[in-house]
Amino acid sequence: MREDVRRGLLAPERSLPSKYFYDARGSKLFDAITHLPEYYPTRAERLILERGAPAIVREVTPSTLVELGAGSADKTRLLLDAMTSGRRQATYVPVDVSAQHLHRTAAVLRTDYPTLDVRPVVADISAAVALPVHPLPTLHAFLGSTIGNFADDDAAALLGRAAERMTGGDAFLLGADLRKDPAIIERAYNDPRGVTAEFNRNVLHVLNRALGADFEPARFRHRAVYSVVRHRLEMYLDAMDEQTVLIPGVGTLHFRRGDSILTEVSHKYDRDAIAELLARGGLTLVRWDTDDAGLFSLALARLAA
Ligand code: SAH
Ligand code: AVI
Repeated sequence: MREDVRRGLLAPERSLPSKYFYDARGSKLFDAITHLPEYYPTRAERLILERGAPAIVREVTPSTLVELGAGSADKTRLLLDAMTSGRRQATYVPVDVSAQHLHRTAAVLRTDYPTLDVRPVVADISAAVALPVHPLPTLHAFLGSTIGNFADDDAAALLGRAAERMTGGDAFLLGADLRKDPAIIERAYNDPRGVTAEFNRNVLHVLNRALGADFEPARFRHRAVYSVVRHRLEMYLDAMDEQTVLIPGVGTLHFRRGDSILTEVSHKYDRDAIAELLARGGLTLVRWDTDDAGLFSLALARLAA
C-alpha cells in the first residue's frame, strides 16, 4: 500500500487506487450509496437480474458461482436463488479485498442458503487470485460495474486471468454501466446527502490509519465530473486550502488550494465497447441484457473459440 501511495501521490497528477476505499467503513458507505435515489446502477442491474437470472442459470447450469468484488452480494442472491432452487447443492466463492465485510457477507449467506457451500477468498483481483478447488461448471460474475473502476488495459488483463481459469462449459457474467446523458451520471456521484463525498474522503481515513498519515479529510472537497471524451466519471478530492500532509515512509506533500487527487475512475460502456473488452480477455459475448431505460447492461460471455 505504501508503494502504491508513493507512486500515486508523488506523480505530477496525483491519484490513489480506488481499492483503498474499502475498509469496513468504506464498504458500509458503498452499501449506503446503493440505496441512494440518485445512484441508478444498483437498481438497474437488479432489474436485469430479476428478469434474466433464472434463464442465465438454466443456460450455464453452474455448480459454482465465483464472484469478483462481491461486497454484500445482495443482487447475487438472484443468481444464488436460481442455483439452489429445490434445495440443490451449490458452491459460492465470493472474492473481495474488504476482509471483514466479506466474512460478514459469507456468514449471512450460510444462514440464508443451507445448501450453499460458501468459500470466501480475501484477495486483490488486480493480481492473480488463488481459488479453492470447486465443482464445475463455473459461472464467473463481476457485477456492479466494478470493471469500470479499472483502466482498460487492467480490465482486459483481469478478464484474461479469469478466462485462463475457465473451461469450455464455464461462463462469465459482466455487469457494466452504460453511456448516457452526463447529467444523470454526475447526479449519481454527487448525491445531496453527501454519502458519496464521505465515501470518497474515506480513502484519506484509510491512509491515516494504515500508514500513520495525517490527512485532515474535512479539508478536502469531493468532486465528480464526467469526461465525454474518455467515457468515464472521474472522482477527485480537492484541497480546500493550503496544507501540508506527512505520510511516514512516503514523504511530505504540499497542497495548494484547489490541488486535487484523482481517487476513482468509473468507465461507462456501450455494447461494442464491452464486446471489445471481452475479446481482449479472450471471451465472446453470447447474451446481452439491459434494463428498459438502457441504463445498465449484463453481458454473458464464453471462452472465444
Ligand atoms: N458487487 C457489489 C459491490 C460493488 S462495490 C455490487 O454490485 O454492489 C466494489 C466491490 O469490489 C467492493 O466490495 C470492494 O471491496 C471490491 N473491490 C474493489 N477493488 C477490489 C480489488 N482490487 N480486489 C478485490 N476486490 C475489490
Ligand atoms: C464499485 N463501483 C462500481 C462504484 C462506481 O459506481 O464506480 C463505486 C462508486 N464510487 C462512487 N459511487 C460509487
